[in-house]
Amino acid sequence: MCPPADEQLAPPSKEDCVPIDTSAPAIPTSTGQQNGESHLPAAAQPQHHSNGGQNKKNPYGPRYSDFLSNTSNWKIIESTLREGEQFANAFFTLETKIKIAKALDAFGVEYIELTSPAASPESFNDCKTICSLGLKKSKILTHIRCHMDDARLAVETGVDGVDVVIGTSSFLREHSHGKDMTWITKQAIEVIEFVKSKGIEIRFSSEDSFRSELVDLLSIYRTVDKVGLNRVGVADTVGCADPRQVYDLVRTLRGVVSCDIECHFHNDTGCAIANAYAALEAGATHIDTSVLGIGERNGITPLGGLIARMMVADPEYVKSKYNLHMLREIENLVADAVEISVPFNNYITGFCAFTHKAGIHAKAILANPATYEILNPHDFGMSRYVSIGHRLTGWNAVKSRVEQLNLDMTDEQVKDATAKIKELADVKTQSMEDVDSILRIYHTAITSGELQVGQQKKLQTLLDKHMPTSREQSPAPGKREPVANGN
Ligand code: HCA
Ligand code: CU
Repeated sequence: MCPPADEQLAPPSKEDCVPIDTSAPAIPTSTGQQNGESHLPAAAQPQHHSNGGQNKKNPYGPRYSDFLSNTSNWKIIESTLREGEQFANAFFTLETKIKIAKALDAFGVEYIELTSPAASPESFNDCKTICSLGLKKSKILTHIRCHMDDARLAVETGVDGVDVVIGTSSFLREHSHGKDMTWITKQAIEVIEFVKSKGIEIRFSSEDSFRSELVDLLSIYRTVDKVGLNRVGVADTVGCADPRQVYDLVRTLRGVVSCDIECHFHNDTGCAIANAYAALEAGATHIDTSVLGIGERNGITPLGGLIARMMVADPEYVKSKYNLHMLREIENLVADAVEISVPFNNYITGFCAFTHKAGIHAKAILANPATYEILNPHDFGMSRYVSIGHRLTGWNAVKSRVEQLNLDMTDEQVKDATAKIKELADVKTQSMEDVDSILRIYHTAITSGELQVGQQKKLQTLLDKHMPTSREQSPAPGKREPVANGN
């Protein structure tokens, strides 16, 4: 297996993956710039960056028809310290909250949202302390019910803004607070006016927006927009919305209010990132995230997943705003704090997010990373790996390792050695160390004249002698012959 994300930057000798230092961005950029140096030979340099000096449009970016789109103009409201505190495993001490807040600030999120000071005395205290840290970039928000008592407590903490929420769906009106839309509207206006009078930001959001009556939603949003506020919020509290519904609602809302539009998506059906993207395409301005997506039930739009998605839409914009190399550190910090592992298939930082295995993929990646990557691992301080000690390997991937080991071998010889690696890997995946030993033994024997290309039996004898473990891994009698070089 390849190393877990934590160890991905370790030297490759113990691993079964080759780190491939092809630093070129995976996405053609608008400037045609290439970050970092490539150690690949010129012929293998990525081909997609030059277009005769003219700017080239990002083919994955928004289309001209997307006139409402804010995919190049949006902000993050990072809610690990509010929504994330609602995650089943979460218990954040003040010390942990401070570490997370400082890391998010250094990453560059525009807002950090904290649990309501009305939740508990410690929550009040933590909110005050985090407000007094003097973070450089992130504004501090707290999240409260639409209630004057909560609002009074919130403004006492020194926050830069208050996010107010109240349930507007019939489910929540009947089974949660039991109030009608007239009461909600009156209450909302009172709270908004009060927070505004303190000179700080105010957002009003309707919980369970997608199961609320459209007419109720639009009417209350229009009213609060007229009263004047920074943002209205749309929340898919139960994770029922799909991207088309999100697009429709946000586009309609965009035509009704003049303030900013914040969106909050739960991930019960796996749409949280796609919904966030659809919301931005429809004119939303702010997206709620949490690190690793932690939150109530299975959580909300993950910070790293949103970044991955938005990098594809506009890499230069995302790179200009956020310190992307910190993503892994922040995820590890939060994963430790809530005692979970970073998922193997996590966006960007999952241990196999940039590992290429099949021979056909490896060959193309070595020639041009954009063939099988739309994100460049180097943008995130990550490495690209080609896994080679397995039966799907190909001679191009093996050749890249031969070059890294500085062994002088012809293509014919590399193909010959690859055939042996495939034969052994048909029985058991070979570690990186095993692959290196095979290549070194092969190289020495070929150079000294002891071995000729095609002498597979002789090669096995040499491996038995110099690499005692190889015999145990040899195919049992009667096993099929390895296929010729797979790509
Ligand atoms: C909840 C509330 C909330 C609020 C979202 C918002 C939701 O925890 O139930 O303020 O926009 O999902 O509705 O997180
Ligand atoms: Cu939520």
